Amino acid sequence: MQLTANIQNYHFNHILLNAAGVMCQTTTELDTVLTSKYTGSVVTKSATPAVRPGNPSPRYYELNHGLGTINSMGLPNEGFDYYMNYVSAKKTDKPIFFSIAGLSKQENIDMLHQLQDADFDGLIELNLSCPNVPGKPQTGYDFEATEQILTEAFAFFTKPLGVKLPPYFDIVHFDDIAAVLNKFPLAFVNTINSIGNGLVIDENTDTVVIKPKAGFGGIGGTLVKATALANVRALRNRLNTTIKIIGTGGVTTGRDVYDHILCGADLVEVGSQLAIEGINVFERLETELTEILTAKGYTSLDDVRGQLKVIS
Ligand code: RRO
Repeated sequence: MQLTANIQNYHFNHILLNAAGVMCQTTTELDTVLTSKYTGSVVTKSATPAVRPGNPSPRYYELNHGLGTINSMGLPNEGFDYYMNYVSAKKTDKPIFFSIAGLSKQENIDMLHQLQDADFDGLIELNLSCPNVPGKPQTGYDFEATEQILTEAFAFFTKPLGVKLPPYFDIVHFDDIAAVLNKFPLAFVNTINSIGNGLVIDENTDTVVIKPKAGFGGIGGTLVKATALANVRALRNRLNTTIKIIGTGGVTTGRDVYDHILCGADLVEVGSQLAIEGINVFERLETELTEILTAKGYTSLDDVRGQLKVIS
């Protein structure tokens, strides 16, 4: 079974990897994902220029009945240099994604300058959609600010760059963000980040389940699948074909991976379910996906990618 994908001249022998933020903060975690036989890559925890402890705990919670997760981690990370040291020293055949999430446009531009000048030969993901830093809105919801940072970035940046987007909920917003993104030679877009600022309540105590922002946090897992698929599909239908799509959100079964591919995803990332189930999730998902493809008589994901049918 051919379960591969390409982004520009980067080849992925498997289509699954972690979603940024899950199992990717430390070198041990990064190695766990990278060395799995069932991953095509790893993405690093979004880096800021300096180390950040993140928000106070509790800041992550798993909902009952497998519905998903809520988090307000607040961008805890080991700092840009830590991840740069990791990717520079790493000997691997798998292309690596280096994720950055500066707290200002200038921080992002400064980190992109360092990546441009560094020995790193993987892909770069600019996270424009962290919902959890108090007082900092998600740049991906500000179309002018998104265009501005990409304009400044592509004035000097020549490495393969993609953006991590927040979920959009209105057709006009799909149109507007696609029109902005199509102005730039992006390698990929990754959709979606968690659905920002959800609220989960503990039934026993009538209390919110996480401490930061009075309980408001990013929702992931089963609850977000329909929104994730809509974003993959809507952007695949609007973006230049040179811009590849990483589908993220709501992946707990091989069927969920298959659905992302049907909507047009090239790679598929696993966030909440990786946090819940651990590294063996990748073997299970790939096995389940292969069973579905085999049952349908397909030998390659190319038979499926973007082939979602509509009712005429
Ligand atoms: O660290 C976080 O709180 C976080 C980030 Br940077 C992100 O992009 N998405 C998310 O759900 N949490």
